Amino acid sequence: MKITEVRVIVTCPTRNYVVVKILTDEPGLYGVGDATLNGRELAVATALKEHIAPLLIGRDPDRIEDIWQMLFRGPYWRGGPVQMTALAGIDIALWDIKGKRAGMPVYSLLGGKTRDGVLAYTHAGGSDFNEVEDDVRRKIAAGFKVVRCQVAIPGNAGTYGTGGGAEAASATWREQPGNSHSGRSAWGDGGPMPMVETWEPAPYLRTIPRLFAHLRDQLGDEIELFHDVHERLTPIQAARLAKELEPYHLFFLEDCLRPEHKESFRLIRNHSTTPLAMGELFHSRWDCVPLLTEQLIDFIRCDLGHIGGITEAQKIAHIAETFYVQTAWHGPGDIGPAMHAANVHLDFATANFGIQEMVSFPAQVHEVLPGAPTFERGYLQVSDKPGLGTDVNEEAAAKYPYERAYLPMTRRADGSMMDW
Ligand code: KDG
Ligand code: MG
Repeated sequence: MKITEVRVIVTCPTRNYVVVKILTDEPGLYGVGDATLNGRELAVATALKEHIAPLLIGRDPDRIEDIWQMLFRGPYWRGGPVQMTALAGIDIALWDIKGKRAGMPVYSLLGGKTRDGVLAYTHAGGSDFNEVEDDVRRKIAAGFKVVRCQVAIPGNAGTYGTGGGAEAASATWREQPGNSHSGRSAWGDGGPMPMVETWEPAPYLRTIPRLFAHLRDQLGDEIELFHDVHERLTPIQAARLAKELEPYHLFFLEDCLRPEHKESFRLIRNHSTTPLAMGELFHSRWDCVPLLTEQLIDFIRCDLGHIGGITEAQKIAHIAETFYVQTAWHGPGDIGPAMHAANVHLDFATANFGIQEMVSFPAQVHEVLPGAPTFERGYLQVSDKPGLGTDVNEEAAAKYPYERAYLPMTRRADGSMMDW
């Protein structure tokens, strides 16, 4: 069997997705992967079309590990978000082909089910504590047992992630002439540029423990709650937050340090028993290793789409298992249904699985990219069709051409640049 074509489809059914379709010389046998890198979609699409696809034509799609090694180690300039996302898109499509060819769902090929359902979490958000509480109540009513909670911070304009699950699934910060946030175009970020948020650590650090005090007071102890810091704190700020959140027993505190500061997790550990999760900005197994071997985190949450796909994530899961760290793979709205399906297939086959982030896709995404995992009573399921169970409707994809879109950027109150 040989690869005959690598088709790269960029489509925007409410937000941009990069889809990889690998065709073979076996009639009707193809695989579908996702290679979406939010805000840098065309860089990945170009890498795939111009540099990677020509290398794959004529190769045996069964040889996933060898193709992975060739794309990672072969070009000399290894790694980074663009190349690892491209590699992930290829990897996922190849696993889809392998499953279809074997007549088995991918979770079977990865070792078989270790559980009956995949515990899932969603997002709740609001502009004040009561709004967050109401949103958490809605998520509980919808069946969720674990909810991520974000709240707008007084004085911090436009706190990303406070809009709950719907926002996470569908929001894009579209380029619009004159688009600016809170009059910040004076900083050169107006015009056809991303929105700009304002963020200061002091009000943030005061507000988050009060949010969880409110939520525990109103909602009790049974519902599992947690918070995503989005990599913005210094080590000592993160240690303070983790310590002050201890009484509210978070499921975990997510991504509290920048990805460069792995050794600083020791400081947080020395100050607190709040469980820690980290990893959505990692691009390699070697980013994860020090956090796992020293047990500096409790959950590893790489993005399969940015770390090289199922092949790499299963290796990371196995290293993590050795050190009693659980998986919590990234599952936002800005990766496509094929990547969400890959998450859930791997979750099923992973003994040290912890939890899976999920979103509900809008109808246009289901039309173009059918087969996303389904949610029921707190747990995710995937189809037991051969392969990953997802597909791409190319005619429907063509109805939604690419639209340039950016994530928001963040500046301090004095106008200086802050991490996203
Ligand atoms: O593109 C950025 C998103 O993937 C990120 O904001 C989502 O932090 C995120 C999460 O945990 O889902
Ligand atoms: Mg996150």
